[in-house]
Amino acid sequence: MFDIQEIRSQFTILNQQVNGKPLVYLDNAATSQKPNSVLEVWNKYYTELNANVHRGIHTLSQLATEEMELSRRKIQKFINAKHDFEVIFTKGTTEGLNLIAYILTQKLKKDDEIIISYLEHHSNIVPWQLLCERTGAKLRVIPIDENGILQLDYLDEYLSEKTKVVSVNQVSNALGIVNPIEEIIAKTRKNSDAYIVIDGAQSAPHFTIDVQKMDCDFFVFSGHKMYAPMGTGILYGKQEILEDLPPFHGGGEMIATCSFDGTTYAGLPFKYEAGTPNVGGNIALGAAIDFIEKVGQSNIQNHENALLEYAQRQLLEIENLKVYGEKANRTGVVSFNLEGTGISSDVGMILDKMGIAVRTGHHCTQPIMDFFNIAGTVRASFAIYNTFQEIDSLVEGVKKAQRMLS
Ligand code: 7TS
Repeated sequence: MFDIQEIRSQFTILNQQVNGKPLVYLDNAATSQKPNSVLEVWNKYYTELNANVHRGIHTLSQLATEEMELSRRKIQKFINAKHDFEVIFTKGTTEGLNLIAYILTQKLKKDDEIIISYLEHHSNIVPWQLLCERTGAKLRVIPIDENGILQLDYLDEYLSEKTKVVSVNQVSNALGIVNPIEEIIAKTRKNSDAYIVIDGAQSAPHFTIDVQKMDCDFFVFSGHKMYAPMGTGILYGKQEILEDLPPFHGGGEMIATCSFDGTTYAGLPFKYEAGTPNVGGNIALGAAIDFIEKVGQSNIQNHENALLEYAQRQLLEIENLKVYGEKANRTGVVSFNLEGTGISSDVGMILDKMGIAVRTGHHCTQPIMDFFNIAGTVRASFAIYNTFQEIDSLVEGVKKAQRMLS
């Protein structure tokens, strides 16, 4: 077991009043708060180590490089990648997905197909639409049922030799539904040669990730949703695939030789890390992984699941409150609306006055909102430092909003 108060004491930001009330931070799917250990590592980098990496003979540059490469190895272990050079630093999931869609351009031709799902964040929709525009490929979308469950019969129907990419998230950010990616990957491998891309933005903060066992080709996530600074993220790609594909950005660090007659590219991971990286952030991402491992991934998962169940049970007791998505097999997120009381942002504003931070609106998943024929939802999302008392405050706040708005 872990001591929740001890954990909270590591997050100075949580110990404050917002609008005269103790802050209740329930917007963790947008970004998590950062523990002091992460901030200290970040601060130490800028106060003691700051230098550019991989290019200096001088001591600070070497130390900064060592720290960043140590962080890369921590991340390799965290997702169980076979090699550390399969771990590419990015600025987040959005960059990772755009990078993949860009470098696959030459592999697709007119009438090839890309399969995604209805549950995707816009950043796992738009890069593929852009790829379709560049190549003439077509997008096929796995539909959902009224509980937000993917209709995998359609995947069976869609998969063919035309399928070049299957890209789905492991956990939906709008509904919190955990998707059956093992089944999706198995079906895809059996029926096509498609590249398999997993958006792990909402799973990496909550689950143990094993990219080898999963057998995906790419796995992307954001550091800032898992206790690390903003501007950090990871693209994992299988060695042989990354070696086969062209670079994304051209620039410093990604070349082996450069002349006006032509350029040859550096090996992995540098081929995909042009320019000066976010060294301090990348090192701090390693510290965030240390934090997660110290608390224990099973403690995190158990606590967040208990919070979710508690929140869901209480919210469902409120009359005319609709929770979206199936109730089982969900993680970290409860998405709901007060029916007949206007728009979700009204509820969000009332909660904010009570110091409670939730996200409202479409959560960058407009197709899901269109499916349910709504403009948005109120979304509460949890992290390791949230408490049952905070859920009580949320429930009280929602009841108050209902009284005020009806
Ligand atoms: N994919 C999923 C599943 C996400 O939840 C998000 C961010 C992204 C991709 C993009 O990540 P980024 O770090 O590059 O922005 N989701 C959210 C959210 O639910 N609320 O704010 C951002």
